[in-house]
Amino acid sequence: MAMKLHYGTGSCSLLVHMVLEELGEPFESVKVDLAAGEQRGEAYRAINAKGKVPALVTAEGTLTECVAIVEWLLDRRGDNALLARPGTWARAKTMEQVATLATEVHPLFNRFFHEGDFSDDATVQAAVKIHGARKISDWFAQQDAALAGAWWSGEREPVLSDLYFAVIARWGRWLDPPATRLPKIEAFLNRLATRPAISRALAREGITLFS
Ligand SMILES: N[C@@H](CCC(=O)N[C@@H](CS)C(=O)NCC(=O)O)C(=O)O
Repeated sequence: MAMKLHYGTGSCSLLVHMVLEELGEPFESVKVDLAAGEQRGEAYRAINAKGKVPALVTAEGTLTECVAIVEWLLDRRGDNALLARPGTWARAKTMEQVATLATEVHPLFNRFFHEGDFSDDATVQAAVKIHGARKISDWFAQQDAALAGAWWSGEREPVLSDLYFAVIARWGRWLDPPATRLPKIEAFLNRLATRPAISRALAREGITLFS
C-alpha cells in the first residue's frame, strides 16, 4: 500500500511533500482545501481528529505533525543526506534548527495569519497582527544577515532544516519587505528550487517558492 499524504497547498505539509520526493518514496497525495474549511469537516476529522494538515496514512497507521512525520520517513531509510543518524552531533544541530522553526517561528506566523485566534476584540487582533509581523520580519532580517554559505543550515548540502526554512520563508512573501526577496534568502530559495525533488513537490502543489 502506497502512503497517502493529506496536504494543504503551500502549508507546513509542503515539508512532507518535499521529503517524500527527496526520498523517492512512492506515495499518493490528497489535497485538503484549507480555504474552504475542509480540514474541519467530518470526513477529514476521521483521518486527523485535530482538523489540521499534514496527515500521512501508512500501512502502520496514520501519523500527524510535520516533524514526527519527516523524522519517521527519514529514519526508516537509515543513512540519508537530509538527516544524520540519531546520537550524532550533526543530527542534534539539524533538529535544533527544526525545533526553532516548529516551536518559535511557525507559531509567530499564527499571529500574522490567524490574529482572530488571539482575541475577539478587533483592535487587539490588529495589534497582534502588526506585532507578529514585526517580530517575524526582524527574525528573517537576522537570518538573511547571518546566511553565509549556500544553505541556511550552514551545511555543505541541504538538510531537513533547509527544506523547512524554505517552506516557512515562502509564507514570509506577505511581509513588508517580503522575506523571499531578502537577497541571501532569495538566492537560497532559488538554489533549493533547482533540486529536481523540490521542484516536483512544488509542481504537485501548483506553487513556487515565491508565489
Ligand atoms: N503542529 C502541527 C501544525 C499543523 C498546522 O497548523 N497545520 C495548518 C497548516 S500549516 C493547518 O492545518 N491549518 C488549518 C486550520 O488550522 O484550520 C504540525 O507541525 O504539523
